[in-house]
Amino acid sequence: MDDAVAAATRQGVPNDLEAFWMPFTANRQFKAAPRLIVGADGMYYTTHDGRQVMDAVAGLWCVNCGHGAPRITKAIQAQAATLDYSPAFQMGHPRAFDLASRLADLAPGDLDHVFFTNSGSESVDTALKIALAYHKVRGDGGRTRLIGREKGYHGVGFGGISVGGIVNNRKFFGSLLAGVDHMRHTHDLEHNAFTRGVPEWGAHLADDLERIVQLHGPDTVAAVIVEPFAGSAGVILPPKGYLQRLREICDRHGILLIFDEVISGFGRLGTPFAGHYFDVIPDLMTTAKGLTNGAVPMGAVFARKEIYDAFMHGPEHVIELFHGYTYSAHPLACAAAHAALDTYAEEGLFQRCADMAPHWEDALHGLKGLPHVIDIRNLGLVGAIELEPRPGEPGKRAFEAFLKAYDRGLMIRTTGDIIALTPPLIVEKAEIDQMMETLAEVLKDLA
Ligand code: PXG
Repeated sequence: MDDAVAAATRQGVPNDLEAFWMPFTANRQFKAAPRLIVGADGMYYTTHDGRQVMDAVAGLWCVNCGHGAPRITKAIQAQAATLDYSPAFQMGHPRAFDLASRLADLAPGDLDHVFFTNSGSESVDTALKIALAYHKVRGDGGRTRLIGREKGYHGVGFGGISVGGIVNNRKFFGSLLAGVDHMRHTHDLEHNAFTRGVPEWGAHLADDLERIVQLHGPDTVAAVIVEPFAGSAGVILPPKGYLQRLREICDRHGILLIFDEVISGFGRLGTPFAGHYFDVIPDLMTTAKGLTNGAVPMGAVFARKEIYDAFMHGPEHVIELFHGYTYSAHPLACAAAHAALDTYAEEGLFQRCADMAPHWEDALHGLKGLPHVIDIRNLGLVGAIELEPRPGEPGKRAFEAFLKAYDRGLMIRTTGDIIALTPPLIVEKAEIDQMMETLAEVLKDLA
C-alpha cells in the first residue's frame, strides 16, 4: 500500500459525518455505517478499514482505463504546474483546440465540432439548448418541443430531468420544462428476458416516436434525446433495428436526434462510441465520464458540421451562441482527457473491451437460475442482473446485495432491484470470474 493510502486508512472515519449532504445516497443509512474509499489503483479500491474492493462499476461508469492510470495522473500534475486556469470566454488555450480536433476525429460521421462542459448533466442541457437555438437561427423557431423516453436518464439539470423518464428524479421538482413529451421505454421481460446482447424483439417500439410527432405536429418538434442503451434505469438495451428506426423518423420530419453517450462513450461497447457500434449517427452527441477517465470533471457535446455552420452568420464580433461555463475546456480537464485518449489508444482498450465481451457474456449468464434472478442482460462490458423485488419493499433486495457484495470485497451498483455492472476496460478474465463468484455467493445469501 502506498504511504498516503496507508496514512488515510490509519485516520479511519472522520468524527463528524453530518455536514456533507451526500448526493444520491441514503444519508442516514450511510452515516450509521460509513463506507469510505481512501485509495484506488487499477481494478481495486482501498477502503478506510484497509480492505481491497474490486471495482465492477468503473467508478460510476467513468474509470474506463482503470484507477490511477499513470499517464493521466502525470498529465494533470504537469498541467497544474504550467497553466492552472485560463478564461473560457473570448480566450482560449492550445490544448483545448487540440483536444476538440482529436475528439472530432474519434467521433462517428461528421460530428466534428465540440462544445466543452463539466459533466454529463451540463452536456445534456447544452445539447438541448443547441438544438432549440439551431432551429431558431435557421428561422424555424416553431420547433420548440423536446422528446425523451420513459426510463431515460439524462442527468439532473432541469433540462435533463425534463426529458428524462425516471420518476423519482422528476416528481419532487415542480413542473419542469414545458413542451416535453416521452416515448415509451423498451424494457420488456415477457419478450426479452435472458437475451444475450441486443433483443430481437421490439424495433416497432420506435414507432411510438411517430405517434408523438403526429400528435404535436412534426414542425413543432426540435429534438429527440435517447441513451443508445439506457444505463441508470438498469441497462435496457435497444432492440435490434430500434435506433435505426428512430433515425429514420427524425430524418423524415427534420427533427434532430441526440444520443446521450455519457456512459456508452469511450469504449464501453468495444467501439469509441455507441453510434459506431449500432451504426447510427446522431446529430448531437453528449459525453462526459470516460472522456477524462473520471479524473477531472469534464463533458463534451459533439455537433454535426451543419449545426455549427448554421450559427456562423451575422456580424463577426457578435457571440453566436450565448452559452458556456467558467470551466468549459478547463486546462486540467483537457490534460486529463488528452492523457485518457492516449491511454485508450496505446493500451488498445476499446478493442480489449470487444475481445473480452464474449467471456463477460458467458460469465454473467452463468448466474441464471440463482435465487431471485429474473433477467440477465449484457452488451460490450456492460451487464445487468434483475432481481425479483421483495413484495412491498422495492429496491431493498438489490440494496442488500450491494451491501453484501461490498462486505465481500466487490463494488457493484444497484438501481431499483437491478444490479448494474460495468467494469474498467482493463478487467482480466480471472477478475470477471471472481466477480461472478462473489455475486453468486451474494445472491444465495439474500433473503
Ligand atoms: N446522461 C447519462 C446517460 C448518464 O448516465 C448523465 C447524463 C449525467 O452525468 P453527470 O456527470 O452530470 O452525473 C449520466 C450520469 C449509475 C449512475 O450508476 C449513472 C450516472 C451517474 C451516476 C451513477 O447508474 N449517469
